[in-house]
Amino acid sequence: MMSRMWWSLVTAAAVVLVGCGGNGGGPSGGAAGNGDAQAIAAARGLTPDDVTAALKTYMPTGRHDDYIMFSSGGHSGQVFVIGLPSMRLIRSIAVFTPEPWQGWGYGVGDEILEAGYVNGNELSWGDTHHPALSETNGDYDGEYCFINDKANARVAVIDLKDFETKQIVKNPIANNDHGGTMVTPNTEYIIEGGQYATPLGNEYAPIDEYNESYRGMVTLWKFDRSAGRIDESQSFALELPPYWQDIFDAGKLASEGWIFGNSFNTELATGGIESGNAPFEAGASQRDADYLHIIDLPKAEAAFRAGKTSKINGFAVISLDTCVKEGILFFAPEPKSPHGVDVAPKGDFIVVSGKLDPHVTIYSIDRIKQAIADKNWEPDQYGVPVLDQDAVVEAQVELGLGPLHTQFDDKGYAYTSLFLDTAVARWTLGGDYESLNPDVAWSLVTKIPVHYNVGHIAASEGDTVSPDGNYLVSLNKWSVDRFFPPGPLLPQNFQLIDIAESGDKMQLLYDMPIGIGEPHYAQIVKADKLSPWTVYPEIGWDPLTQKVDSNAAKAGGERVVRQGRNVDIYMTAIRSHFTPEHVAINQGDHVRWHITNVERAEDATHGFALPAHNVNLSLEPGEAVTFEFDADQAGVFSYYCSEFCSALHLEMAGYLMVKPTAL
Ligand code: RUQ
Ligand code: CUA
Repeated sequence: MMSRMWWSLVTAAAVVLVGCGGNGGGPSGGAAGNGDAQAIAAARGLTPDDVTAALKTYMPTGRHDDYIMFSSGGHSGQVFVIGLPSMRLIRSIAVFTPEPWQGWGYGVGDEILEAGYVNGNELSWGDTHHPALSETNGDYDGEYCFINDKANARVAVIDLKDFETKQIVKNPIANNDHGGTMVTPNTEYIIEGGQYATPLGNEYAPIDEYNESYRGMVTLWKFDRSAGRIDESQSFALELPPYWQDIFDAGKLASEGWIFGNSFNTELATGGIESGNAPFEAGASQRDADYLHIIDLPKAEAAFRAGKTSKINGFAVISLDTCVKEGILFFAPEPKSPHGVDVAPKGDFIVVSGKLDPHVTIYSIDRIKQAIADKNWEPDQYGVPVLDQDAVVEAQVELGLGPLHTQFDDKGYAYTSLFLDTAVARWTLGGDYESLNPDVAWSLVTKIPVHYNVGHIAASEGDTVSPDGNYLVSLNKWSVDRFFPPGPLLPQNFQLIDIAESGDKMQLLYDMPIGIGEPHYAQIVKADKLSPWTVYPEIGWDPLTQKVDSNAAKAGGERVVRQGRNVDIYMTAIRSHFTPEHVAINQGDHVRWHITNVERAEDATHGFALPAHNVNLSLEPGEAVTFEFDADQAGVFSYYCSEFCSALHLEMAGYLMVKPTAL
């Protein structure tokens, strides 16, 4: 039986391989055979499953991926762009961390990075956790991507026209975050929830005043889509009890207008293991329940508009008292040390996992609304109404050990990562999803092992109102033995899983080592929803303003203009020369250097490396960049193009001559 299956699969594989290879060049020989798929598979020790996995992921040269995954880069501070199903890394987008290949922080984007400094202190890294794609009517629209920096409570905006960071905002009231970024269904707001409570506004208070002086928060950043920027003046925060807020998600459809967040450490543990206190890991895990946070966004907005806010560091904050008085904030008990909170596609259910509970708990928005209407609650110690658990919980499903995050498909299944089981569970949703699959509602269907210690999972279009249920990526924290060990620091492992078929069929397709960061979350969008530029629309384009810079250097207009000690250099770059090639200035001059790449050809990027000045630009076709410096070093500096652009790329160079003051 087994061998018959094997035969037919290999034959199928051979047919497909021959078919694809017939593109002019005929079937290609592999390392272990001459286009004979069966021989290659045998020589490489591949099972039938391996062969189908290879067939499902292999991309012949020139063929583009069907999906694009935007992954956090963890404490690399960046965002990674990965194609599915090939799992090819297409790009790393520099966000919080200077990155010379993109010129980011080396003459390009400096003012954006500087806007993210805290009290003037340079921050040259971030800890990115949860990317969010902009949405229209609850569907990814392919226009923007947002990402948070957990370490410093910042949020960045990436424009998907050029895949570059356009804005970094520093949260004025918090110094760390976690529950960001998630967006409301039309990207009206970008959510940034806090994590470790501190006195708001970076004030000081001793830890024994934790209950009175430390606070949690969630910030709602207003996104101005026409400007492509967060509008800080229309943004506001909610003061929350000093529980450690964790992840947030925006309601949609049935729950549009609501925001959900989970929390841990409702014990208000303050740690201090060195003084004989319970360490946080024990202190913050004593109670059976923490609190699901339920926020009425229209009411919060109304309070903000009515000026029912106070200012912390100039930023509008709705106080905890006002949140309670205005009916903005409610809690519901959620099982031990919850981590994920995920809203189902129709917005009707909210799935929460307790890291220390083998179940996922499913809340119903109808029940939540009813409990609020019925005032079916008891206040917590801060006066926040805690809704009756039995009244709001729709179901619980036992899945296994260490459930964390949940994603959804088009077949009525939910998928939850099981950190301790190191598996992904597929289970059935009830209610309106029941008819979509043959399995019993609210029950575990199957689990697939992953390698190892899965954190988040991401399904194709998985956070939208219409997930498409083809692929799921398991973002595994550990890879242990999966790859060649490049020293003791091992990569993470992204595993691609085929979830297209129902029932217990899920197939592990591909392992991708991530050796450039420690990603947390990712979102996967259909590639055809993205329409990036391949060259900037016009020559002299300023990516910061997304329009032509009237001051950009133009072909024929190259020159050096001196006004007193201020020198403006107008330079163009084209294969294979800079104009001018000689720039002579005096020590002590202040230099503003404008360079335009006047190319119109796709991929004709030039670099500009200036020794001893920490300058390296990436100038994409059409792009204009200006950087400034004080010419305090005398000498001769050979600038050159740092991107291998042409056969005469090495000749693409010039001299900056800085005459010493003494001469
Ligand atoms: S994290 S593994 Cu979202 Cu920051 Cu859960
Ligand atoms: Cu331009 Cu190398």
